[in-house]
Amino acid sequence: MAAGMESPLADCAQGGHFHVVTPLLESRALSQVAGTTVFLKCENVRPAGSFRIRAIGHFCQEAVKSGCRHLVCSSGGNAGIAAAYAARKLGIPATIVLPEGTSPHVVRRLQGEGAEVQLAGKVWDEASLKAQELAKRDGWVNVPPFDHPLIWEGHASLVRELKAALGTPPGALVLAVGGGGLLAGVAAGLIEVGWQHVPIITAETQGAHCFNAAIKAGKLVTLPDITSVAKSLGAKTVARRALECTKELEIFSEVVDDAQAVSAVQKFLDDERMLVEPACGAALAVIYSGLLGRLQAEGRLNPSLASVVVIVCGGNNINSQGLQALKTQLGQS
Ligand code: PLV
Repeated sequence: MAAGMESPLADCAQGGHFHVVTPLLESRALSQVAGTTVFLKCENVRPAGSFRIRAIGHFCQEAVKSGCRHLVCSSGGNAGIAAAYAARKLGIPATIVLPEGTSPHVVRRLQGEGAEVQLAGKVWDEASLKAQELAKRDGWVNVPPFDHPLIWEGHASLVRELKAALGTPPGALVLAVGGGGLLAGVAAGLIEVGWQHVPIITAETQGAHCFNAAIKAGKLVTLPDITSVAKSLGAKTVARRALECTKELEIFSEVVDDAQAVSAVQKFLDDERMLVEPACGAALAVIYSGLLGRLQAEGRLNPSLASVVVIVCGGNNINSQGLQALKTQLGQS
């Protein structure tokens, strides 16, 4: 690199920003399954291992500018790792609150980022209450993982990158929904770049399907429990903004079961040599389990799509041992 030029990572290391443009790769294997060109927006290769840092880095920088001295974040894993990473780069402490039962390797990863870890409640919603309580302390700021305009603004950068890389709009976008922050940000990005006509296919797992339940009910629904293995999709209630997006864009909400999500994780590992967590497997299952083809066959989606972009949201809630354990649990080994 020429003298005087800073790489994005060097800038990030100085607490400047957290932005890394992620690769957009054509997947031959997924294209063959889908019968159309499939591009992978590889959010798994960002710092902190998921799309999350796009928004959380942005939020934390703004918080520090406004006087925050301690970040607190409740998380299914990835938002917490992003907040801990941002806190370390910004030079302030972080406390991350996760549901009990979070994988020990996620806890270790957070501790490796220098964060204090607290385990509270069975699911994210309960961890979130604990985080809100902690954030009442002087100088502490709660980082909301999905339900905040700054978070959506941060995620919208993903669509600007897609526009720069593709030029012309894809035929459809596929993404996973937990609390709906990724969806709300991508929707904002599509509207911003004039691509609001691009249909979005959302994927959730059964047992973490609060967005699908809300669409069916026509109002926000709180699931009684999170029973899916895709813990980072495990918000019991989707953000109101995510539901509003269904009035502004064409959104097809799909629900896969855990077995389809985990089987997609395994296939993706074999096809593309990338290990992602079940939350991301849910989005990949839209292609691998033929849901895209079904939407086309039903005439709901154009049968000759120019291309499909799958947001490979990534995820830290997996390792080789964890994948094996999930397969055993779901009778796939
Ligand atoms: N995960 C959040 C919320 O968990 C978290 O704390 O990390 N894919 C991955 C890999 C994710 O980590 C998440 C969210 C999603 C998809 C869904 O994004 P959302 O919540 O913005 O719809 C409870």
